[in-house]
Amino acid sequence: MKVCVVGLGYIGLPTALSMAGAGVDVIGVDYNKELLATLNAGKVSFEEEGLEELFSKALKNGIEFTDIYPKVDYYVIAVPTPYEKHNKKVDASYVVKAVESVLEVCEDGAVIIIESTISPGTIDKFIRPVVAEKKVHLVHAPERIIPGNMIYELLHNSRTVGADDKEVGERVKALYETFCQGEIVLTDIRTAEMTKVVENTFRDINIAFANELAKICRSADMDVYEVIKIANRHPRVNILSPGPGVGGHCISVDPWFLVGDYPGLANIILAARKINDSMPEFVLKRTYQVMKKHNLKDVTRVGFYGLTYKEDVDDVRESPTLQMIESMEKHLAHGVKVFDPFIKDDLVENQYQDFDKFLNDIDLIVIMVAHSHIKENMDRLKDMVVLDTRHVCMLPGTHRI
Ligand code: SAJ
Repeated sequence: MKVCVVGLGYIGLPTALSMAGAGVDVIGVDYNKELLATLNAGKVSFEEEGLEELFSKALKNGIEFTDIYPKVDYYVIAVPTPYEKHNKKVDASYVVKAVESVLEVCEDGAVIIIESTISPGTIDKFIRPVVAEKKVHLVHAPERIIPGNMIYELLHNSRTVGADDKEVGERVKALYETFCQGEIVLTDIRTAEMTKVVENTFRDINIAFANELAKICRSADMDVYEVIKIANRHPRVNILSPGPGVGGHCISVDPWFLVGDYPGLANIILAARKINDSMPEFVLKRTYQVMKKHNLKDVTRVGFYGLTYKEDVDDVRESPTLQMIESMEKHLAHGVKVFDPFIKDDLVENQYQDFDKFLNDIDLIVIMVAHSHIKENMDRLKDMVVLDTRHVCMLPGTHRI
């Protein structure tokens, strides 16, 4: 059995390595020559626990990386599916291009497995017309792994395999079973598409509930964390944590597909999106309140800690801090300082690479991301004003959202 994984990013690379690690004959394809050079030099392209070990194992088992599509039995497509900002609809062009490239080389009977997240109906609308001329099988096996714990989750999570044909579904199930110990559920393609988007929407709504409670408790001058802690003692209640907003490429994006396609029906979903999107602005308001309380007037003495969308990853896509900086610029508030131990390139103005210097130059620190780094350095904040949006700083006098 020979497999080609198309797209060697956050999802494609760990997937290709897991299959190769399990002994499957794998070729990884990507058009990014720089990325191919990195991988072919024996280096991984991003940080993720366990990725390097898996990489060595896959290399030993003969995985190859190239920009030429090979002729194989199975193609796994894991290319990006961005959404169009103006209408919030999925942009399936990368998936379509990848499928077209596969069709140029594959033989009849090949199986094309789409792992990229797509909005419900995308395969019928955009992919089927492209493959109509050829006798290939389509499958949707949406990825489900969480950045920060990808390798573990690839191995243990349950998976969904949506196929037109049960026999093909069973074969793909067997392929995934080579490395995945979780239950693999077979269904049809439309159900697989919908399920994936529903999963991320569920989480978005639950985070929005926690964020709305934070706003209510702020207005009532109450401690939302205490309320949530106590409510969660109820056996059927499990409220998530409020925060500065929802970032990443998935949870803040996928619910829009449902809003875009079912505008009159997706009401809770839309409200949740709006609440989560309002959080960076809310943190900004809290920052001004805290400044006022401590008589701090100089916005250039405020430092935002964390640029990534969540803790201990190096991914800044849709990050609340970036959203907030954008919104500050609209308010003409320039000069805030920024630091993130995971971001080695300067992405924004006044970004520091040296934590000591950063702390030296600010009076108020706003914790936007709960990296382990800040948890280990909490005592360094003893003499500062702290606004903690993640509930990780227990120093007396800490302000919260
Ligand atoms: N967040 C909160 N409060 C919480 C939990 C999260 O504010 O209680 C914030 C995070 O800080 C972050 C955002 O939400 O900004 C999303 O983070 P996350 O860790 O919940 O999820 P992602 O985006 O890293 O990964 C999600 C996962 N989906 C679900 O948990 C339903 C993952 O399983 C998917 O594979 C991934 O999306 C994807 O690619 O679709």
